[in-house]
Amino acid sequence: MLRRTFLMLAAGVATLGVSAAAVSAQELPKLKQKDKYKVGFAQTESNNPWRIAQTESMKAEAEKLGHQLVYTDAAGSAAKQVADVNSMIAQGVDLIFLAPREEKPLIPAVMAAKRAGIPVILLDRNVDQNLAKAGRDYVTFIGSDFIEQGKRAAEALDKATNGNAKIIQLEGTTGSSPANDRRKGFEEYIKNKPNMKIVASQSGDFARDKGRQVAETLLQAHPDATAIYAHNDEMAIGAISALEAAGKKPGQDVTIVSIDGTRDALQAIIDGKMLATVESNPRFGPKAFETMARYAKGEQIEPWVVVPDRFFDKSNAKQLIGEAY
Ligand code: GZL
Repeated sequence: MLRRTFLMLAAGVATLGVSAAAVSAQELPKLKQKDKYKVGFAQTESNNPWRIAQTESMKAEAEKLGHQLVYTDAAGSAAKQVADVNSMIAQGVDLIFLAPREEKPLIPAVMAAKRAGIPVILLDRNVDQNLAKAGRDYVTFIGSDFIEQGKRAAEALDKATNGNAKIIQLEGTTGSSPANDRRKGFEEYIKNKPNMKIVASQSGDFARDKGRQVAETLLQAHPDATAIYAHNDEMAIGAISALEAAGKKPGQDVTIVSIDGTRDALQAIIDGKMLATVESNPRFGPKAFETMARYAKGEQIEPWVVVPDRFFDKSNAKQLIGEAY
């Protein structure tokens, strides 16, 4: 019995192996030009203002252009997001917009869409470049430069502290491209700064309450910390609550830098509790559908459509909070 099971598994893996190679050799699916499309948007979760703003932007643009949007929410599960993409394939959508929750687990979904002849455009987060490539397996990645965001956050902290900081890092979702690259950019910048040290680093999963809990624990373990670098504003706001609960003054005892540009973060900057936040623009709708139209026309799409990001600090937070999400 065991031998038979093993042989069946081996055959299965072999088939998978062959199909993976065959898939990567296949042509990238095209997109016929037509007035109205049925497109899928596979969202990772709706657990924070950034995600909600991204979804609203996609739905508004689809409605404005008259396209049918098949929307799914993976509620924070990469496995469910794969299933969501497979259901879109079964529904025969024309194209799939995918914000892969993590870099590796969504590869099978990208390859399944390609096998089914459905082009995929990655939004906001990327997949592991060793396993799938723009122009071969998916059309393109539309998103911010997360490494640059990490560098800009580190530079702001450097300037504000004169290069002296004992830093607690609150990381985003483990395995996600923003978490990987925001860490990479920040650490690259501080490696030449002898008095800027990360004393602790842990994931708060881009969530406010998890960020608060992790900040609480790390602040207790590192009472000498003088700065917090959060991979997103939700965790930064959570850290502010943790500091205040510990009787510390955010913005005075501990300097906080973050990324996203949410309304709550700009308010914290205005209130003097946060130093700065690097924008990670969530309003993908216009750029996403513009790129789809370019692809349908037969244009060669660049492998990375870069989303430009601003920088918010006390010099502009009050003036810009009105348009924040
Ligand atoms: C960034 C995006 C991140 C945001 C978080 O493009 O993937 O996910 O920075 C969100 O707020 O959860």
